[in-house]
Amino acid sequence: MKKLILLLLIIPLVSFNILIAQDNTSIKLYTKESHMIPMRDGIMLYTEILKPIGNTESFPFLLKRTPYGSETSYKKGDSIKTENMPVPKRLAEGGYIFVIQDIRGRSKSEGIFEVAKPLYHLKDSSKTDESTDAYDTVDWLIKNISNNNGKAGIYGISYPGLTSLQASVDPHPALKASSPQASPADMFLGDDFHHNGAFRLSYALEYAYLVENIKESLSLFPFPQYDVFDWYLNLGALNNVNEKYFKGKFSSWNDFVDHPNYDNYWKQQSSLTNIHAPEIPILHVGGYYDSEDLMGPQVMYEHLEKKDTSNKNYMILGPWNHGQWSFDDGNSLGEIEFGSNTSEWFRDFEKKWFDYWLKGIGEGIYNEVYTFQTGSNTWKSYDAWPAKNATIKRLYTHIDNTSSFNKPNLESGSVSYISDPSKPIPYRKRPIESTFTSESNWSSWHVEDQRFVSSRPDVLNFTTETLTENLTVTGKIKAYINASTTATDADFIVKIIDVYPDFYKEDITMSGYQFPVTMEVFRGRFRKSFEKPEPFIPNKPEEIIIDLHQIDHVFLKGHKIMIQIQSTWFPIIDRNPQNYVPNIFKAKDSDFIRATHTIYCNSKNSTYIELPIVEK
Ligand code: PG9
Repeated sequence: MKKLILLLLIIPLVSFNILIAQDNTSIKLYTKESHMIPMRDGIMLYTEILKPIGNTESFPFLLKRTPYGSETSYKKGDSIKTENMPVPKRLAEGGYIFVIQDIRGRSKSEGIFEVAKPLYHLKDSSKTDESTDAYDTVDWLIKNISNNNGKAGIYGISYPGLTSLQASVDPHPALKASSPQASPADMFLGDDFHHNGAFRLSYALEYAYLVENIKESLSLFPFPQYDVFDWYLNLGALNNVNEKYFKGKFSSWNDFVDHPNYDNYWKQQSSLTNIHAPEIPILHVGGYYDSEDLMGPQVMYEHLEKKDTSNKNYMILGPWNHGQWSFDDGNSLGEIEFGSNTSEWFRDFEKKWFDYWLKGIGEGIYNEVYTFQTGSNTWKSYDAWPAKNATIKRLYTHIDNTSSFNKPNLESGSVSYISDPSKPIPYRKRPIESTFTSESNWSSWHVEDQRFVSSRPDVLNFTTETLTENLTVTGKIKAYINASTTATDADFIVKIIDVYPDFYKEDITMSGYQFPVTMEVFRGRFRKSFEKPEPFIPNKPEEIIIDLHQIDHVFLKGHKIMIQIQSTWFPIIDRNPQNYVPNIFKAKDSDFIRATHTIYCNSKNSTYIELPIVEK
């Protein structure tokens, strides 16, 4: 620990290895109790408590609040070995009182469930929400559970990440730290249900069914086939979902239909609207390849940082899918290797972080942000994020399908393609298994080799020369797309791809691999405003700015950088009819038309990517 702190103080920007915390406690056994905990409005929440056995010491609470079922298979009074605990093992070995709770309206808890419920109490103090329920839970725990040290922390991945973030607003005085991991921030702008206004069809449909079909358990949508690509295509226009399958029974789906634009429904549940400053220490955790909540941790860190006057806001970004830091060693994802146990690194850090805030172990000196730098495969730490020493450079597209840091000098020039909603581009290699089945490739499609689409006529590729030096890109990436369409609406998907050498000697099977280091979609109608969409005027070029998120990646010497642009990404994104209609959820099948989209690559109208480049 001391060594690490020294390193952080002396060298502000270094790669390093973290040391295991100096905590010699080793708890071997836990036991379980369960309680119905009363909330301020009388609703009771089912809660399991796992306590260390045979120890007279006091321990802090560590809470997880979930819609996915808190009940463990253990019986009351069972002795549970630490290695079998359904919680972070490192923390369990050190000794915590773990509290896992069903949130309101789910599983064994009473009340009504609302997906991504807003923080209602902020406007009306008589109302309850995940912040007030966390408060009431901590209050009850401190007063009723023996051997507690008077402190509590909260953590969780994804939905439990969101409940951790929300618990940090008007927190109970005993709540001392929160780690929202893969927590969504805004469901219209960039997390689970929409990205830049484009609807995440397959995910949203399957998620609504997963959590709203049966209160007591999770339900997989009963697809009649293994590869669901054709099922979604044959579904046709989105109004068929309620007509043929949901019959108006799923309130989250009905809300998608009723709120096609960024209106108050979305804003009132957005953490960007509700949460402005960290009231307790917060550790945001995110994965670059998270196919559910990639944006949330990045934008929440940035948002809270603006008002972080007492240094309570921290972030870790790693090469992970949705929650991978918690369940495997993080040595690789799909075909991409990271050269070390990145998830183990995180779990050591997580223990140290909670041990400091909840037990007072260690010195509690952390840097602002830790990232795993892909390409060089090293951990980095930053005292400010995005890194201050990066210079923004523009990587331009050219009409000959190249890209370079030189602005095009021709005054005209563009490249066109036909986008046909009846022949959409698969977002990942087929078969596309349903999202939540155990055999699904959902967990690794973000790093999939893009050669499976790059030769399609409706996909544009702009590739650099082979790099003669390493190129380090650290921070926020943005795409500036100058485009027109022959129709009145269009989606644009942009990918930044690391193209491996034609002969990659280190691993010959990776030769030519097209590794998408970041990618994103934008629904064109929202180019000027997410609140007030506007049709395109046919053939009139317009600029569309796309946030491509944050990375820390070294494009190695011998590799190339490719910018890829396309207009369908199915069925993760619903098909844009391309004929502008006010509400795509109510479009008719006849509204879906072929259109020619044009990308401008000239000196007047250029298309480029902004890359934050760190020189050696
Ligand atoms: N990504 C899921 C989710 C989080 C928050 C709201 C709705 C869905 C999850 O994995 O929990």
